[in-house]
Amino acid sequence: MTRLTQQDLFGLDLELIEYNLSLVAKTNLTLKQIACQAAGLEENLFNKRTEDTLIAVVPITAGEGLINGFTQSVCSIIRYFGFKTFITEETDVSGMAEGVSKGADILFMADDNRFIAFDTRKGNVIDNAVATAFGYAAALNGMANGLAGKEVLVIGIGNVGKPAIEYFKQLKSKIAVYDINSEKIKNLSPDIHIESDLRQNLQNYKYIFEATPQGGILELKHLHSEAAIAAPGVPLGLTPEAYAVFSDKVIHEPLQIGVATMLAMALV
Ligand code: 2YG
Ligand code: MG
Repeated sequence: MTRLTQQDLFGLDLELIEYNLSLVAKTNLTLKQIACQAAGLEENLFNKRTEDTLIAVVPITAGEGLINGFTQSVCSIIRYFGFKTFITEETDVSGMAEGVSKGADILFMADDNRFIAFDTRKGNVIDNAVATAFGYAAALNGMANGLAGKEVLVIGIGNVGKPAIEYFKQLKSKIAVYDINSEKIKNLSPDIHIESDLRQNLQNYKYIFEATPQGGILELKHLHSEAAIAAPGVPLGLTPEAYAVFSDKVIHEPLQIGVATMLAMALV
């Protein structure tokens, strides 16, 4: 699980309006539309739930401890949609108890291994990795103007890449996968193509979902000239020179899509 840094999050809360416009420019979808499509939730129901849903964000000191700006960033993303949201004054178990005692319907919290939304009404847990996978896949679907029948390459079959495969199946895409560790591509469904030589064949794929913790593996000279890339992996999977050329065809940010999709999933 990649650990975000304070630098990754700097300015996020102040730039959500511009960020949303950049998403529309790339995907023809707003952050809310991406989250609702990924969660299978009607937008008007999402909007309606702002009236009856209170959300708490709980700082967690376990493990490597607090990340400066993390709970503030999560809170600002949720507030951006008009939901009443507060960061608990207490941390950890005390923070959870505080959130519940103040009537929070959903608790957002992360330790070093899991980032979850806990729905106190339904009692279920929404995982950031699954939400990030579905949200980024929905964004790529937008960039492609629909991925049905089109081929998508999923690079990195881990806790984000694997759920993304499920979402691409729902979209009826043709799926190819690559992972540096052949164990990760065992017992995938037979209709999935296993790509064995990334350097050689990357240029054949127009739609790419990069979900590895490895930075700089996608080089400019290997990319399809019209590539569209959803890159939830941190650090960024493109080399700086590839990103310079493809930046308006790349979706890559530290929290926004994952948190927005967790919220929508928790409201279904
Ligand atoms: O409450 C806090 O401030 C800390 N306990 C938060 C720790 C979060 C650690 N996890 C990560 O940094 C990422 N896995 C978060 C999700 C990244 C999504 N691409
Ligand atoms: Mg209530």
